[in-house]
Amino acid sequence: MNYFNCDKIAFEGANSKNPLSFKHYNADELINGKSMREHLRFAAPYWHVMRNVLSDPFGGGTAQMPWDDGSDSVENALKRVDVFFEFLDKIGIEYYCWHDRDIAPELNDLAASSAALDQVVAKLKDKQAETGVQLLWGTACLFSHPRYAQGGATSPNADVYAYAAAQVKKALECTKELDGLGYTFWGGREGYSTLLNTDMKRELDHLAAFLHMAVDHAKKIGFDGPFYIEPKPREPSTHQYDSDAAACLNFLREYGLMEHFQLNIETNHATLAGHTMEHELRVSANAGMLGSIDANRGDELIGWDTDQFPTDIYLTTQVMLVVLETGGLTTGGLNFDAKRRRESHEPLDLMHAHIGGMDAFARGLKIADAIIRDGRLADFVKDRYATFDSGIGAKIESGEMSFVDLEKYALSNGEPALKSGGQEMLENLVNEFL
Ligand code: XLS
Ligand code: NI
Ligand code: NI
Repeated sequence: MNYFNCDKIAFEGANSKNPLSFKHYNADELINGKSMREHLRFAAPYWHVMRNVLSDPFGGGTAQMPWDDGSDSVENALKRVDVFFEFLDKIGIEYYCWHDRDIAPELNDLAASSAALDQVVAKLKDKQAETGVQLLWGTACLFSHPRYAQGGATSPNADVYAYAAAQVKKALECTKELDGLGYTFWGGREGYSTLLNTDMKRELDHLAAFLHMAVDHAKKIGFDGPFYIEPKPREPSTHQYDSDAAACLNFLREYGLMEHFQLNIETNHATLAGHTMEHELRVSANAGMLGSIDANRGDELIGWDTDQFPTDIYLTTQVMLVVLETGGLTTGGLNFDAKRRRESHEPLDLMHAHIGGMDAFARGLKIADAIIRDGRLADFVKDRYATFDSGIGAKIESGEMSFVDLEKYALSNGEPALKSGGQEMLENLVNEFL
């Protein structure tokens, strides 16, 4: 099959002028003893690559999909699988992610939808075996169908809750069938529009019970990959319960779910939450809970989840600094939860988009590795806290000090001498490597 009018995308190096080549992503090149492909673990999202027609609130889809007859037939769904694997092969991406309803149609009843899913999963399984591609994570779409307008696991309606549970049960089983490495929960409708009609406490209790049932079912079927929660503050809900990394961690702790979950952090969600990506990654990593990454970016001029491809090298450097410093991604990966602009409607634009993201991350990886090996940045930070390494600071850290002790010390010590935070100097230092 040949729906993408190009050969396999090859690494040609930084001087190549061929837009359909990698300038920096060289899969087998070793960075600090580990290949780029192992460091970066790129994944492609089925929903954006195969199903996103590129519509916006003011106009319909523009994407050319000559392989797609636009129907809800299983046959059409099976054909998309071939096209998707052609795409993966040509771009050289070895992991992918899906929602149940991306890969197979939602039909008129649950049994029919599940049967359709089984047929597509069987084909995905064959394709995985044939190519070595792996499922990074699966998830259930609990936000598109009108039944989920008021939530899935936080719906005020118990029948909807049960339907959502049935869908997640099936999606988990399909993930297991495909040897998926993880399973994600993103709660698009798990939140509210107004507290006038919402019992927040009850909804959160229901959500936690739902996740506990998912954990129990995973045990039952022998699925041992981690569950991920993907924080996002809003859109589509006005207020989502999984609003940012800190809120998710608090929720998981409160309800005894920490050991079964990690976080899947998405750049555009971080910025919608009023944080930087770096912040969200650090919060997750500090708790030992950084599992996977949805690698995209937003647009500062547009206030929604624009899901753009990450091309900003400063951003990819910051991401890779955290990833490297925490020892690298293990079950997770860098999933391009990103779509083309509505104007980029040709199939080849999918190639250009992913090439850009992969090259930007390859550069981020190389730069972050160089910054870490150079050591000056880490030394500065370490030195900034040097007063806690000995004397009074060491005693504070070891918990020996009381307010009474510290008052006595401060009274005799006089006015503290503070060193510069050095922000501009450090910004210049980072720029040395870009
Ligand atoms: C939407 C989310 C979604 C999740 C998977 O904003 O990013 O795509 O990654 O449900
Ligand atoms: Ni996402
Ligand atoms: Ni998103």
